Amino acid sequence: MAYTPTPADRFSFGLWTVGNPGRDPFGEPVRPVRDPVALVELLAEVGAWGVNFHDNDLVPIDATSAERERIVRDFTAALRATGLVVPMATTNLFSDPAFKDGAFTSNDPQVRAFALQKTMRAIDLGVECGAEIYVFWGGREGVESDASKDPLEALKRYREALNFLCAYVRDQGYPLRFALEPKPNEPRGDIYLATVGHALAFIATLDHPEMVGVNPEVAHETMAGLNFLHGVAQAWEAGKLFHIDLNDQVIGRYDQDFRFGAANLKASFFLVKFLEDVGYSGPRHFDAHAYRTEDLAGVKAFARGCMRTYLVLKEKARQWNADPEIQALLAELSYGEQATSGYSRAAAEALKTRSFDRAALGARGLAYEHLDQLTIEVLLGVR
Ligand code: GCO
Ligand code: MN
Ligand code: MN
Repeated sequence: MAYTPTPADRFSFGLWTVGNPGRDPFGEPVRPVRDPVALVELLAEVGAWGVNFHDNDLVPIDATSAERERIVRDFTAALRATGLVVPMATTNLFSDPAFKDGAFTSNDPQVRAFALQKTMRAIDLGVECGAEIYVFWGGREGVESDASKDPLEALKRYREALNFLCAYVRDQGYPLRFALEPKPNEPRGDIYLATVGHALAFIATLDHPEMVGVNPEVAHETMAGLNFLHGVAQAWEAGKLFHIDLNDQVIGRYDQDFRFGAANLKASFFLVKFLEDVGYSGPRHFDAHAYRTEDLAGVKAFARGCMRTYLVLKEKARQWNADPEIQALLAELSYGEQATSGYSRAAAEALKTRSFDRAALGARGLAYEHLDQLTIEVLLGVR
């Protein structure tokens, strides 16, 4: 059937996404908490391929080792029964009050050491369940006031932690790569490594930069008022697009985590088109949740909607790429042609004396209005 997800689409959800009970800063949960096995079954029912988790989505922070074993046994049995895989795992370094001033960047060395211990254990758990990507979202790694933390010291601590954990993974021989997930704010007033660009520059300063990439999220760059696609493209070009968090967000609002495509259809379209055109083969992870108004049926509608919208947009991208009028407009832009054939002294001398018809260059209409309208019409289904 058209727009039906298959494992080849590599659609994944976090336990915390379809398991989100609808708590917000103003209100109590509106949906019952479901255990990981029930959530795996729900994801299998709606057609997802993968399930991701924070350590404590699966194993409560105060579980005994016997409880841990039983939970992991039941969870992996559910994976086998449904065929779902665990592509990614991560650590909850933000819920417990111990992390109120950050984990790796906390001013307290005991908190930093505890964060490393918790992450090593969570890495063991993730690898045990089959994860090959490990996400670091620095939710509490920030400040409300710069009086409280030195930003240089914070970066140094962040680097020390990631270097330690890269060394741990290598020492264990785990087939695991790290993906840093930037976010500008929420829950902290300001979070370090605020954007994809910040993260990419930071990765280059690590001991094992080849092990570390990024996990950009639609909502996070959008909250900052940035063009998400541009960040993704830069990560892709750097060979650092290890994972991606898909959802939606209206600029300037609270952290909304809407269903993919729910807010900015055109931006979602160009994102899907990019991922498909370049052949991104990593997980397409939906880090979003159902509106607080929803019951279980609404949660399923939410999850199905994320995947269906992705697949519809993928079809629209194919249509856009094959549209003769759109392609003719692009051809007129001389897209593929080079400005120069590279530097040589002779080429530089020749270029310095070449004459340009500046007025004609400025006078030429580029037909972007028409191109964009054609895009809109593809999206509206009238072409
Ligand atoms: C957020 C983040 C998180 C992370 C998750 C995995 O805004 O809360 O997107 O959902 O993605 O912690 O690391
Ligand atoms: Mn987010
Ligand atoms: Mn995320």
